[in-house]
Amino acid sequence: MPRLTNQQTAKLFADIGDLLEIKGENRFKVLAYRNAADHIENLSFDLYDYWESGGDLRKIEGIGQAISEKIDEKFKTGKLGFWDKLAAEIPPALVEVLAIPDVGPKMAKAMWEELGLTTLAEVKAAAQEGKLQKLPRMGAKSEARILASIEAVERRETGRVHLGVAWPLAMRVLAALKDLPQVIQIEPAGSLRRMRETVGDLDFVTSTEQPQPIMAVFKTLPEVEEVIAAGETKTSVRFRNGMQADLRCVSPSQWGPALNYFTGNKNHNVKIRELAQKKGYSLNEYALTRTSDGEPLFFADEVELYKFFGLPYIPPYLREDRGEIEAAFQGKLPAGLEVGDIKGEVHCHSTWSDGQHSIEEMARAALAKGYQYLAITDHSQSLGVAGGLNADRLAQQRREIDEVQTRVPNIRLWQGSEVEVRADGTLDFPDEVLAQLDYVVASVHTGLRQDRDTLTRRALAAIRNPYVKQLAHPTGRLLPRREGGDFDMEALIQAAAETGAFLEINAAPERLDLPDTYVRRAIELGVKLIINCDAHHVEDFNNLRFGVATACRGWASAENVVNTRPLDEFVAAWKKA
Ligand code: DGT
Ligand code: CA
Ligand code: CA
Ligand code: ZN
Repeated sequence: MPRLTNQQTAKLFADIGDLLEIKGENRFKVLAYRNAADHIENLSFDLYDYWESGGDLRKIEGIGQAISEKIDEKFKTGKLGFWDKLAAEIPPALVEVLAIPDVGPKMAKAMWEELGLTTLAEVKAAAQEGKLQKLPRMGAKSEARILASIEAVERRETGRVHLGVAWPLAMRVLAALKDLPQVIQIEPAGSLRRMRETVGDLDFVTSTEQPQPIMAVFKTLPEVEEVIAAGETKTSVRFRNGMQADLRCVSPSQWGPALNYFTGNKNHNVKIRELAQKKGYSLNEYALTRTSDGEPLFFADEVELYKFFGLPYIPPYLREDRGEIEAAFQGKLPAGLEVGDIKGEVHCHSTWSDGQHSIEEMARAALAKGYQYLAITDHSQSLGVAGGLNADRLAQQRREIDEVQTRVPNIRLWQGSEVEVRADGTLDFPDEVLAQLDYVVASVHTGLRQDRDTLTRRALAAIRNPYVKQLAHPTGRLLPRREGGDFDMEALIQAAAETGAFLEINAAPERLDLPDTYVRRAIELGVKLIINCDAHHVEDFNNLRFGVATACRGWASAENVVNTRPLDEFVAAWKKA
């Protein structure tokens, strides 16, 4: 019999308590199960050990005759007849529904009996479709609250990290492995290779004739806390930061299909496999095989593989099953852009507000990146926590920027400001002050919990202000957990299209905001996008790759991103309608 941990045993009885409660059982019975669960969870010894060595379960606080018999049955047989009977009456998944704050047993029961909902996912979908509010004692407000609670639970349980965590870790692993003599090819695959904004686990694929020495190094990397699984060709580890990683070794002849398979995403893979089937082949993670005679075809790389299907190479960042295969067939894939296409940035901070470096240091760092222009956009006065500048300080800062410009002549410096959009929708500086600035970025940092109408009105006021050239990090989300504000994004994107205001793709890995899906919509409507690192430190300029990837994932090409333009053309693009 598999041994149960105290936690597993406790959960069993807690779940029984929940189901009995939904069923409408006597309160004391419900409490007895919960009480037993609490005690078991907090035991200072292992319950299974105690039972196995013949200990009397009834001597344990919270456990009486009835529950001790159930523990005995469960430990002995691995099953519990009482649970099976209960689970046949009431869907056990209702336990997760009951775990939503604001949902009591009566509500869970009503959701199940009247709407047929048994899982968190079903309840979420019903809430999104406005079905929950039709239940008795439920209204639009409680429905919205339940939806918010479910989303919070999901976020807590996502177990995902943003690229700022995943990327450097993956690069360290890669650096440790790529020069091993046994490694022929190695790539990070999975969501990291697609540059998805959050990553669940890391996946590496390597081609080699000798997996073992590579696995050995992988397992003993200093970052590794635990080896979860070690097979002939696959090893899984957990790093000290909690992230997991899989390393798969394939033979060089399998490289193309293997890298493609483990890059995903899953739905993209499914579509590619369907193409293979239509041609009379079967595709799996190792090979493309002719169905008629089992003859495998070899592909040196992914380019060859896509070519076999009559497709151009589809870059990993597009492989999300968002129409990329259809577009590829029609020759309509976006051209994408690269880090080197970006010619300057217009959103960064210095020690004048919450940045870590002087204006000169920022200017020199930008110049070292090959930039032609940089706007220093320290925070405005009302953002006290970030040391926002008032009009007097702005005037002083202007003098310093002018001085730095003479010392660093090879990059065009501008004085900008990241101006708060206040809770009432007005900007933090009057027009006279805004008029003196070279470049105005508007941001909604505070009050992100306001309702949709209020929030949207604030952002629209900023977009339409004649001095504002750019709306920064438009949704306000913070990865991996905090959702952005409840803006009407379609309205924002349309307003940007009408006025010519730039929408930012903030490259900070905890933002990547605009998110890729909105990037795509913005491009459809002809919005001018701009990618900025929002650097608070010279190192932050290295985040540009994340912003560029987000643009690419949103099907952008260089022409959609205004700061791919050289200085004069960029300035010409400033004009608003
Ligand atoms: P993650 O780790 O949640 O951020 O997302 P991925 O995309 O890295 O997913 P992961 O690590 O579960 O698997 C890596 C890749 O392997 C995935 O993108 C596609 C492929 N893959 C995994 N499971 C399946 C599957 O059941 N079917 C197919 N066709 N491909 C799969
Ligand atoms: Ca993964
Ligand atoms: Ca994986
Ligand atoms: Zn900023």
